[in-house]
Amino acid sequence: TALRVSAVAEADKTAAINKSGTSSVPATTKDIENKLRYLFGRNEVSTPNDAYQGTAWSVRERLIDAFNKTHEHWKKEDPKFIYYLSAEFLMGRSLTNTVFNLGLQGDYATALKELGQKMEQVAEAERDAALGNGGLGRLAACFLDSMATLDLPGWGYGIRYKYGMFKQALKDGYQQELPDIWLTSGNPWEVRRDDVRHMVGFGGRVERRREAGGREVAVWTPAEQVIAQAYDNPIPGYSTPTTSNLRLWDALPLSEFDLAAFNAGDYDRAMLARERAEAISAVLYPNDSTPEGKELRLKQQYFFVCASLQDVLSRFKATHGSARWDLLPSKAVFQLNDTHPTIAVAELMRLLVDVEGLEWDEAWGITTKCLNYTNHTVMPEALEKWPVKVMAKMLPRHMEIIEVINEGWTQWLSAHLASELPAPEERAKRIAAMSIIHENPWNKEEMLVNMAYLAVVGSSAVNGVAAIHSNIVKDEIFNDFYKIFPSKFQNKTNGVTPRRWLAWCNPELADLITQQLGSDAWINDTEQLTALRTHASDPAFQQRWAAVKSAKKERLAGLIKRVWGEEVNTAALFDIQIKRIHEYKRQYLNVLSIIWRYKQLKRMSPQQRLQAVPRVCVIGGKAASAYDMAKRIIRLVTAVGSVINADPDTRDYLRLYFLPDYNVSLAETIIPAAELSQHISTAGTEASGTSNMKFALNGCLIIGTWDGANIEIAEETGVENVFVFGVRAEDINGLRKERKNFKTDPRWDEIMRDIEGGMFGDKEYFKPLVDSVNNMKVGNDWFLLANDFAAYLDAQQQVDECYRDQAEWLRRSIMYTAGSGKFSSDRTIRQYAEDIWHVGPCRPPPAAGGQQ
Ligand code: T68
Repeated sequence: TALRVSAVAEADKTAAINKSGTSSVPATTKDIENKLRYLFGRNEVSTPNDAYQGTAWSVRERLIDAFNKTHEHWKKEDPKFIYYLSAEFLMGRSLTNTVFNLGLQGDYATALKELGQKMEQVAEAERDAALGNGGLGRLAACFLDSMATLDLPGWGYGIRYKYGMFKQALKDGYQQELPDIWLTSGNPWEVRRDDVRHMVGFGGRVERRREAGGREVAVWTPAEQVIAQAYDNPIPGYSTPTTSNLRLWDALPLSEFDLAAFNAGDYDRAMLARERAEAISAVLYPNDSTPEGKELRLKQQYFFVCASLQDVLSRFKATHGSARWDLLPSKAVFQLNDTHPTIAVAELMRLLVDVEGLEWDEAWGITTKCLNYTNHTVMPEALEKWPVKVMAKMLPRHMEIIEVINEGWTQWLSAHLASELPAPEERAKRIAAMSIIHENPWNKEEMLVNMAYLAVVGSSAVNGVAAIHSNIVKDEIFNDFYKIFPSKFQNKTNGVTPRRWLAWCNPELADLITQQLGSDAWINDTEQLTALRTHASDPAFQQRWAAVKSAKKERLAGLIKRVWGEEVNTAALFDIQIKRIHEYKRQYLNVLSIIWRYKQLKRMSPQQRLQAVPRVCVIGGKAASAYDMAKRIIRLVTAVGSVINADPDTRDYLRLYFLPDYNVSLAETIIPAAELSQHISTAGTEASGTSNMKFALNGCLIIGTWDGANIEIAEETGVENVFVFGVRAEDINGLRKERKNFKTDPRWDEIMRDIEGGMFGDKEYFKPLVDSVNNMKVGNDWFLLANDFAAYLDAQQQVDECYRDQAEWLRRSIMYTAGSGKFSSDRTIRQYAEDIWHVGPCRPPPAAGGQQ
C-alpha cells in the first residue's frame, strides 16, 4: 500500500504504470480533454482553469466508483454508523486531496504535463468550499478525512450553503466583505441525489387526537414546508478503498412557483415561497464564537437536523422495519458538533413518539443513547440560547417536547438532590440553575431555551476539545451536571489530518521525512514521527530541513509580492498569526509588540541595527461583519504596516503585512513557510486551537500562552522548546478582580500614547481600541493584554536570541514535527470511535486492478 508522496519528478518516473505494466497516461490525457470538450464545449486545454475543469470531472468518476463500492459494501455489512452533524464543514479545495488520497497523482501529474499544465497551478484554479467559519468547521473536515482513512462507516451531515464564508478584501486598509459565489462554474465534487428528498416543516399548530387504541397523539400541522434536497460529496480515505460521504442539504420550495398568483399578475407573490425556501440554505452566518440570535439561523439548524434524522431513520426502517427501534442505538450514533444541531434531541423524540408511535420513555432511552455532544467554547456569551417565544412560533411541537423533557429532568433532579440539598429554597435554586428553560438574566420577561443544557441532558457523552478545556467544561461551565454525571464528561483533544496539513501541502518536507524514516508509513501513523528526534541535532539533516523551509519561505514571499507589491528578505524570521480576528485571540497584543520592536529599531544606530534579527510579520484573518472591535484591529494592523514598511531606517529589519482573505488554501501556503507562529489567547479562552497543530507538524516554533492545545503541544515537544509566557488560567478570575490596582508597564503607556497621538493616523477610529484596554477601573481589558504585555516582550526577546543560533532553532523545529504525532485527527477519531461511538472499521474489498 506504500503510496508515493508527491514530488512531480518522482511521479514522472513511476507515472501511471498500472498493474499490467502499461501506462494509463494517454487514457487520462484523453479523458481530461473529453471532459472539457463534452461538458464545457471547449476543444483545447489552454488555461489552468480549463485543465482544472477537465481534470476534476475526470477524477470525479474514479471517486464515484470508489464511493459506490464502499456503500455497496456497507449496505451489505450493515455496520453501526457514525453521523457527524455539523452546521459547518470547511472543506477547502478538493482536487489535490482527492488525487493524492486515491493515489492517482502519477497519472494526473503526467497527463497534465503533456497538456502543457502544472498540477500545482491547475489545483489553484479551484475555488475553496468555505462552508465554515474557522476551527470548528475545519475540524469537521479533518474528521471526515480520518474516518474514511480509518475505514469507519460514517457520514457528515450539513448544509449546502449557496454562499459560504464571505470573501475579505481590503479597501484603504479596512475590511470589506464580498459574497462568496463558489458554485457558479459548477461543483464537480458533489452528486445531486434526486431520489433523496425530505420535507421539513415550520410554524403552524399542534393538535391532539385520540387514536383507535385510545392513545393520545400530537399532530403537528406546519404552516410552511420546504424540501431538503440531498447532495453527496464523496470523501476519499487515504491508502484504503474506503470513500465515505458528506451529505449536504439544499432548501427548495414545495412547488416551482405559485402559478395562480402569477396568472393573477402578482409576480412578487408568485416567487415568494421560492425565495423563503431558498433563503434557508443561502448563506453561512459569518460569526465564530458568538451565537447569531436570528430566526433564520434557527431555521437553518432545524432544517438540516430534520432532513438528516429523517434520512437516517428511513434507511434504518428499510433495513430493520419499524418494529425494532430498540436496535437503533446499535446501528446509529450521532455526534453534535457544538450546540448548533442540538434541536436533534427534540426532533428525534418527535420522530420516535409522534411519527413512529413509541412510548415517551422508550423513545427517551433511545434518543439519549444515540446522541453525543462536543463543546467548543467556554465563553458564556457564546452558548446558544433561543427565546421560548421564537422556538414556540417556529417549532411549536419541539417547544412542547422540550418542556416535557425539562419537566422530567427537573423532577428527577429534585428527587436526586433531596438528600444533598434538603432545604427547599436551596434545592429550588440549584434546579433553576440547571433548568433547560430559564429566565433571561438580562430581561426577566423573557424565557430562554439553553441549548447546551438540552445537549448535556439529551446525550450519552459530552466532550471538550483539549485537556484544559475539558477540565473547564467539567469544573466550570457544566460543573453542576458533572457532579451528577461524572462519567458522561470526557476529553477528546483535537487533531488535524496529516494528509492535507503536511503530506499534500508540504510535499518537500514530507519527502525529506520519508527519506529519513525510510518509509512513508508515518502518513497513517504519525507516532512514527518521534523517530525524527534522534536526528534533530544532526547538522546534515538540519541543512536539508532548512532548505525545505527556505523554499517554502520563497513561495510565501512571492505571495506577499503579489498582494503588496513589495519584496521581503527571505532570510528574515517569518512570524505568523493567522486565525479569526477576535479580542480573546489577541492579535492586538501582537501588534503592540510589533510597534515596540519598531520603536526600538528606530532608536538604534545603523550599526546597532545590524545586530537585530530581521522579521517579516504576517497577520491574517476575517472579522465577523458585525464585530466592530475586530474590524478596528484589522485597520490597526494595516495602518501600522504601512508606517513600518515604508520607513527606510527600519524596513530591512521589520515588516508587517496583513494578508487578506485568509482561508484553507491560503493556510496551505502560509503554514509550511512559517518559522514562528503565534497562539497567544488569554489563558482559559481558546478551547483548543488547531492551527497550532498544523504549524507544529510543519516544524514551526510556537510562541504561546498556557492555553488550549498549546499545553499538550508543549508537553509533546518539550516545554523548553516552546516560547511560553503569560498568566495562567487559574489566576484569571483573581486578576480580573484586581484590575483597579494593576500598574501598566511604561512601554505599554508609551505605545498607547503613540496610537492615541496619531502615529499611525486614524486617531478617532483607533480611540475605542485604546480605550478597550485602558481605564481598567471600569473593567476594561477583559482579556488582560496589559497583564501579559511585559512577559510577551520577554518571550519575543527569547525568540530573537534563539533565532541567532540557527542550529538550535533548527533542532527545535525538527523537535516540533517529531512531537506532533499525537495531533493527527486519526488519533482523535480512534478515541471517539472507542470511547464514545463504539464503532469499528468496515473496509470494502480492494478495487480490482486498483493500487489499494
Ligand atoms: C473553535 N470554535 C474554537 N467556533 O474556538 C477553537 N462558533 O479553540 C477550537 O480549536 C475549534 O473550535 C475546534 O474545536 C469555533 O471555530 C465557530 O466557528 C463557531 C461557528 C458558529 C457559531 C459559533
